[in-house]
Amino acid sequence: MLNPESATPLYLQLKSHLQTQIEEGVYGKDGRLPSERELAQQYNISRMTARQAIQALMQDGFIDTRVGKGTYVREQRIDQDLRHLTSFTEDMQRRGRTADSRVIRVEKIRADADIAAHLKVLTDTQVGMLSRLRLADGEPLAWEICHLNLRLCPDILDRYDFSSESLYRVLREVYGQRLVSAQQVITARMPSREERDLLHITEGIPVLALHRVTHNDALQPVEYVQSVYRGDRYQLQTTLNLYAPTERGSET
Ligand code: 16G
Repeated sequence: MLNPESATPLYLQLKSHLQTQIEEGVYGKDGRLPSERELAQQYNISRMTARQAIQALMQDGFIDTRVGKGTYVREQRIDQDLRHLTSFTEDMQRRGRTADSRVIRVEKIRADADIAAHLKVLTDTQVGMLSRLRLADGEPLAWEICHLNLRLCPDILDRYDFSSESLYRVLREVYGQRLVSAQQVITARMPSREERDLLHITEGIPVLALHRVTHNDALQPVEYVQSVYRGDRYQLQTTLNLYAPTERGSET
């Protein structure tokens, strides 16, 4: 399996082989990797080479060592694809995980200037406010505070229980809102005490703060969401295409 004739050093060959196994789930969640000695025997290499491969995997965040216990696969982050407009429920279902929510607050409020500007309504207009902790298989992953334009979905908050219901499903299927695009801004920051407690994260772990305005097919803003995602459990992913300016130099 490892090729001593290759220009790629043996330890890097072993590292990429182990990495593939981790990604394929061979060692399971929190699974234990073979020890240096076991790897050396199994792949017929020196213990030094096995150690280098383990160190390289550690540097890339794939594994952790536990003192006196060996090397373990670190829980992999959730890859959030930035190109598609999806809901938390859909994202989790696609990953085979069960989504649910804890509703922290649900009420009608008067839009302040910031909310009004994002929802394109007048200041003081009544809007819906839904604050939810989002969980996957019982693990808290995000806290979302959503503001809804109630002209487009009147009574939505009175009629549905969003601890078990998907907001996007109700908006689409009950209120006929075709959610076609969203504008999202992402920043990294340290969480507040309250955010740390809700998300079960320890001090020193950053969060990803996402602000999203989602539009319907008439380009009306339906929701304005301020959410906080766990920085230790999420990574954002997108595809970049070659930047090809037109002859006049404007963006394509
Ligand atoms: C996602 C959305 C949020 C939306 C929610 C609906 C962000 C960054 N994205 O989490 O805007 O309100 O899904 O989820 O917060 P649901 O349909 O599962 O209730």
